[in-house]
Amino acid sequence: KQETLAMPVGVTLDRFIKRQQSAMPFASGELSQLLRDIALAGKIINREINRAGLVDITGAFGSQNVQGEEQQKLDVVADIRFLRALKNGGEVCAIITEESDEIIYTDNDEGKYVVAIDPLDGSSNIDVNVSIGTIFSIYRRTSPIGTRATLEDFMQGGRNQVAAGYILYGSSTILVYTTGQGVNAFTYENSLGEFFLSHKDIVSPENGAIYSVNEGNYNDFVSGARAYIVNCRMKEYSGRYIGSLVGDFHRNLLKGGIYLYPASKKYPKGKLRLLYECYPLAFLAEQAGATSTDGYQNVLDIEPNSLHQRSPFYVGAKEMVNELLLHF
Ligand code: AHM
Ligand code: MG
Repeated sequence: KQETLAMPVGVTLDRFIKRQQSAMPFASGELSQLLRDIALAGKIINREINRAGLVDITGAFGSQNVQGEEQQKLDVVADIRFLRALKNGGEVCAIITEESDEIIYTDNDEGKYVVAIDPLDGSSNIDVNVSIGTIFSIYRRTSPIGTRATLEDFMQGGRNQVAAGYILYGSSTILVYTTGQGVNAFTYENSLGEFFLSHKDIVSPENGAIYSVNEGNYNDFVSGARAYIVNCRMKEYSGRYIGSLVGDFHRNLLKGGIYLYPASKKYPKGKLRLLYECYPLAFLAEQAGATSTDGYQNVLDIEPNSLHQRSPFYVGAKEMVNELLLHF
């Protein structure tokens, strides 16, 4: 059984990161600092999200900003917050986000890392108080330090990620990440303003009985996905679909299940973005003993060719993914 919140409330994310870093003799601490920057931005977004329902009545509390400006949409706010945190941190030389077409340069050409991020995924759920998430993926740059980052820095492929993770803003806020040494999760304690280790060395079940897919699009899906969905129905698996990738992924990671976003008539290449949605979750899945595919190959092995490229995405328990592949 997985260790849950009963873990000693004492190991903060900061301390955990420091311990992990001191176990690696040559680590300079920059990746650790970068992870802390992301956690800090996550705390700020968490605060904004918790207030989101008050946006229409903030005037009544006198909390409108001084210019009386309208609140910006949360996905834009999240984008700004993460960019600011990553720029100020100094470890990152360039960023791509779901919110902008081009590479964003941080003006820290000395930074060793590049980051691909979806600052607020599942944004259609914001207005209705349903879980949303942040997804991130980190690479060590291949271009020389001190020069401007290049497209190639982002085109290294899923296997070269040095760290990846997500923050799920749900009934609790939880940060889950890997640096390639297993997956750990940290639950946010609001009153203390700290993330505490809550799920140590997550091991995802080998098999499961939950399938997560937008079944309304069934008729448009590629035949392999359709055949597998019929198989899930016949086995009377539970259908669970939030429509927030991070939430659906997190549930299945802990409980055992499969998430499917197949290629369809509307999205012939799939809907989800390879660099900041599929790769990071594929890395986490693999580190926790689960796996992923696009129907033909492991998602981590897909060759990247553009910043915002899409991919079909199937991720979850090994046995479920293997069974899915029998239908392709
Ligand atoms: P977004 O990046 O525009 O928010 O879209 C990604 C989201 C995922 O969170 C979710 O799994 C999926 O899109 C839902 O798509 P659909 O509404 O087609 O089922
Ligand atoms: Mg997204």
